[in-house]
Amino acid sequence: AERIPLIVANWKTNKKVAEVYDFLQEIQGKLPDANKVKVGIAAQDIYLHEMVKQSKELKLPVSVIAENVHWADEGSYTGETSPAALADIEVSGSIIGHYERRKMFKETNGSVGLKVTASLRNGLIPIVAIAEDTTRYNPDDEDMAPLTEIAVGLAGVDRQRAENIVIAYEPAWAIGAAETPSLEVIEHAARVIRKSLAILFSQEVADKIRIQYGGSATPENSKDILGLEDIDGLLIGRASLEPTAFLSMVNDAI
Ligand code: 3PY
Repeated sequence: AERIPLIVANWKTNKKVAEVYDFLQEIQGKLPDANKVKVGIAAQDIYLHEMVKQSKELKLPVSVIAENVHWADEGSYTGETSPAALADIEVSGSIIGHYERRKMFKETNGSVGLKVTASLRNGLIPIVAIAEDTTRYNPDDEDMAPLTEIAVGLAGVDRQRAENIVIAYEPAWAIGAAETPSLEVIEHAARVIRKSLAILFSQEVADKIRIQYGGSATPENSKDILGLEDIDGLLIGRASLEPTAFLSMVNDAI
């Protein structure tokens, strides 16, 4: 299956509005052909509408992404952002279940599942982060059961739409860390994840789902990680804040 790599910046709770515009202007005309690599930028909700407009104006082949999304299209949920509202302003997708949200904001596999379903229903791409916090895989066990985060988090998802899901393998212990997992660990985890997806949906669907690596990816390690067979992109934290570093990692995906 041909999976076009997807490189996504995760700006988290960083940047002021002027810095957002500077960044978009900085990358104008420097992104590769969108048929070779897809590029997304995830930012705080307050910037998303302007980012969509600015990307159009600058003709940037960039998908604007939310960092979280609610599961209800509308209603009384003070402080939450609706997937229908994101779709309405032409946001392309949302990160769901990043480890920081699981740890600090009590996000569970249950809420992740609801948010994935709501995203797909609204035509948003869910980028589901697997933190490997509760389910450490055993590298010696090739027949291991599906990872709980996938088995529970994606259990209720409509098989027809499942190929649009993106999985970010982002082990809790590698986030904002000095060390990244070895290439062997990343490749093995990605294979286990794809196998879990095949059990849950089908091999055909699993072969279409993109698996990103996340967790302290940098311009120094991106090329090697992107060279792995089952890795189809990156979810980039700190290194994505700086346009030169981000562009270099985008180009490593070609
Ligand atoms: C990191 O790069 O550490 C991240 O958390 C990306 O999502």
